[in-house]
Amino acid sequence: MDNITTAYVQDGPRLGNQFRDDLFLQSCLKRLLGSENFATLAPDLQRFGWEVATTIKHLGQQAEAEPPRLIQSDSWGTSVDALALSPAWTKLKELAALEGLVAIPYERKYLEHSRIYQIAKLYLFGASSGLVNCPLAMTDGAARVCELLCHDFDILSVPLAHLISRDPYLAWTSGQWMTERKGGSDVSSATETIAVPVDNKCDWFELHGNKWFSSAADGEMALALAREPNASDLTLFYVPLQRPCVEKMSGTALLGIRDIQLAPRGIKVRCLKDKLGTKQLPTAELQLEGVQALKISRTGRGIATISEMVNITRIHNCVAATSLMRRISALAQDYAQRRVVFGKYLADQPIHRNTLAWMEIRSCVSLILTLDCARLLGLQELKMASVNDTLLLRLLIPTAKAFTAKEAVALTSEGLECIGGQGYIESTGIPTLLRDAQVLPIWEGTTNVMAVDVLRVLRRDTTNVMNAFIEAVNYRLFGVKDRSTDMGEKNESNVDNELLIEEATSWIENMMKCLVPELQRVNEKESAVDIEANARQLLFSIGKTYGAALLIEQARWSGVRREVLIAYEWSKELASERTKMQMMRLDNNRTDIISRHVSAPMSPDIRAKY
Ligand code: UCC
Repeated sequence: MDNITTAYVQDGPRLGNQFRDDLFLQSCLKRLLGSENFATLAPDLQRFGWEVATTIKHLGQQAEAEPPRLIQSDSWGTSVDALALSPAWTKLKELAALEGLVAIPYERKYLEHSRIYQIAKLYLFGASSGLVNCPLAMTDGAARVCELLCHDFDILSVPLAHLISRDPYLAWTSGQWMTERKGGSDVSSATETIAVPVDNKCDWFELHGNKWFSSAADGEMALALAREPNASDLTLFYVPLQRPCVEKMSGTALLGIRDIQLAPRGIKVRCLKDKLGTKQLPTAELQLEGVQALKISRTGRGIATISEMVNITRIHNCVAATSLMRRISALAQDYAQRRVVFGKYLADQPIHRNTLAWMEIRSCVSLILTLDCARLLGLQELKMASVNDTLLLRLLIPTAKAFTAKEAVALTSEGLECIGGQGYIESTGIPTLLRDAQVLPIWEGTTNVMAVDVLRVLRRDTTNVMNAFIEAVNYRLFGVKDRSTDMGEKNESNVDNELLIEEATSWIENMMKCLVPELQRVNEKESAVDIEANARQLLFSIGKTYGAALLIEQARWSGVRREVLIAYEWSKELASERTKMQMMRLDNNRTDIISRHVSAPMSPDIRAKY
């Protein structure tokens, strides 16, 4: 027998039921949903937790293996401009509709808890979804905009019904067309698309321009920003995307293997983007050549109106990040039980256990921040949010978006390392997780854009936003009763838990002593440059501190030892965070010199060109 057949074969990591195995998720949901809702919803989550580890995961892998293609002409040379999509992609979209992944929060069956239920399902779905979670994010955001505006524009109740439909044949997905050739951050000055009125008496326009990144170009509609004639600011448009009949493609050999979609009228698909990851997604550059669009915001109020959508897609970004973190942690933890090196299982090696714990803590803090955004959004949608809840949500969305996205990249990288060389091998399906994580800090606004947004929120209403934040932290630290005390369950371990929680609480209080003055000074004119330079540090400090407070709340509520330790270890990190905050301020003058290291500075003429 040759060496290959007799050689040692390593058992690969296996995925169990993603709900049943996720004790932290279950515990958080019990607290957030209440025991009655939890008991009602747990069977659905349990079933779905298994689907995502089996059927859905395989469809996601198939979608990755069969990336979309652009067919610019048919077999006889006629220009067709069609997207060829993997049947797995189409199937995943159908499953998403059937599972109600967009519908749940709009059905409001569980009132303000509906958002939490939806986000929990999306968290299970994300890492297996073949990136169908990306169009779902935009669909959810578009549904919210339609819901808010359909009183003013009756016509929007039609797309709304499609976007939130559970019927796969009626369900639509939506695009979000903001980014153009000049970039996706400074949307207002980068938007060159113009809107030409069809008839001066109505709100229908024709759009002409180029949308550089349409993340998933196979949607049935889009919300797009464009400039009306003579307007200085942007307006928001609803773009229905009727597609010509697909039969035109029947002459090609491709039918039956892939689903074919012809480009909508008035749009040319210039190319599909060749990306580092998210290869399953039909991300396209679109040339708008008179596509019909309905004006749905006041002239010049496009950015403010689309912000409703963006805030929801940013929460989806958090869910996608958290889902990838959970997945890589689950794989690494399972693998540690199967892999023996230096005579011991990885799981029995202190240094490896430390790494696994580091990953677990980060997954948990990211999840709890994401669930808190869902809690607040659910309150807001049911008009149950207090003024402070609303201010807190506005502050938390960019914070959690940036924080979870960065953590996802770090964690997926660490997780690949935990699986060694095999983690780098494509056929294991593991490298996809790292590739797909890398878009998260970019998509829906980079980390620095999120940091500037946090400053925007704080500067606009400093005292009230700051008070909302302080109130929320204090409530998490002191507002929740210890259930074990209530139940008369005091024992040695509870006493030890209390000591750990007390210590963790004191670290958070110390951090707040440093953070609050930083929040107070955001409007200091003389330090404006310094404050902007440090906005990113401010964002991370806000996120880490609030995350710690949420972990304490959860641990105190559940009394579960593991959760107490997670809260304790995370809060301990705030000691170094505090030092970082102080050091960043001192270092700021020097970063200017360090960052301008190019040998030949650009001449003003050349600079002006860019
Ligand atoms: O480019 C991209 C694609 C990357 C690669 C994709 C690959 C595909 C794979 C996908 C896989 C999943 S993504 C980048 C997309 N771009 C963004 O997300 C935008 C990022 N930029 C921002 O968020 C900026 O902060 C802007 C655009 C909002 C800043 O614009 P302005 O013109 O400076 O905006 P203003 O003047 O500050 O805000 C205009 C109004 C204000 O309200 P009023 O006028 O009442 O004071 C703001 O308060 O909008 C309000 N506003 C908001 N309101 C702005 N942001 C928000 C918000 N988040 N929530 C509520």
